[in-house]
Amino acid sequence: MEADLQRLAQAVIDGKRKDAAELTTKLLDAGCNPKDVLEKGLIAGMGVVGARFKAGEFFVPEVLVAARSMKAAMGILKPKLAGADIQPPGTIVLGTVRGDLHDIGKNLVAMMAEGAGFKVVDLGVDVTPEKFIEAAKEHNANLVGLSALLTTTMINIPDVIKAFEKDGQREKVKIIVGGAPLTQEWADKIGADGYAPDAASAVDVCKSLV
Ligand code: B1M
Repeated sequence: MEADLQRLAQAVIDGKRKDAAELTTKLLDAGCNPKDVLEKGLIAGMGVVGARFKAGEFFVPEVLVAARSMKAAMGILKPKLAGADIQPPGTIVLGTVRGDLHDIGKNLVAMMAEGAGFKVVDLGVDVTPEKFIEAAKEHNANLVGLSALLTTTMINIPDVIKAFEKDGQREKVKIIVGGAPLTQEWADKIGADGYAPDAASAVDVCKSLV
């Protein structure tokens, strides 16, 4: 079984969707604990993908095919996980802020976070502060992720933080920000709890905040 779990992790790393799905079915049919399939197979595989992406050894296409393989396997695993009482490390409400339609980087953050076991509520693009607050309340999120790719929309990020403060929700969530024009210094200045320059680091920051 250990060998098949390693094969599953490798199938995710290699982006082999069919292999990942077949190995997941095989492991579950053989009585493997769904938690092990998740942690030792899928999360382990995506962990390697994240590390390689961060190191510049993997690029966006490799991450996308890996995430697709993980999702194919997750489709099979999810019904079994429901009965396994597995608590995600956190719930992150994620979106690209108002006025901004760029979503490739944000989608990578979503995939990496899912790969690390987080529950991800992806609100898409052009998301208003009100929508972030509504979703955070509805899903009882402990993390909020804000992405912006334009210098003209990054300035909408502080509005979201202020809206959480005004609504009395700021203490309930950690806010992490990212996107090409952002810097750690700016994130500190606007009172964000975390900043990440890339999707893999975003997951590290999320883990450190929960
Ligand atoms: Co636009 N665009 N774009 N664009 N676009 C940029 C961003 C730009 C730099 C191009 C340029 O001029 N050189 C420029 C911004 C200039 C600026 O503000 N300084 C620009 C512009 C001006 C525009 C329009 C205004 C163009 C126009 O219409 N005149 C327009 C705006 C539309 C709008 O949003 N309202 C526009 C439109 C578009 C398309 C729709 C055509 C398309 C987006 C498609 C899509 O996303 N579905 C597009 C694209 C593709 C780009 C470029 C070419 C690529 C962006 C991208 O996806 N990068 C971009 C130029 C470039 O970067 N070379 C450009 C790949 C992605 C993996 O990286 O998004 O940085 P990135 O995400 C990284 C990190 O930033 C980080 O992790 C990710 C992965 O490692 N990250 C986070 C991102 N979000 C995070 C959140 C986190 C943590 C980390 O925590 C929550």
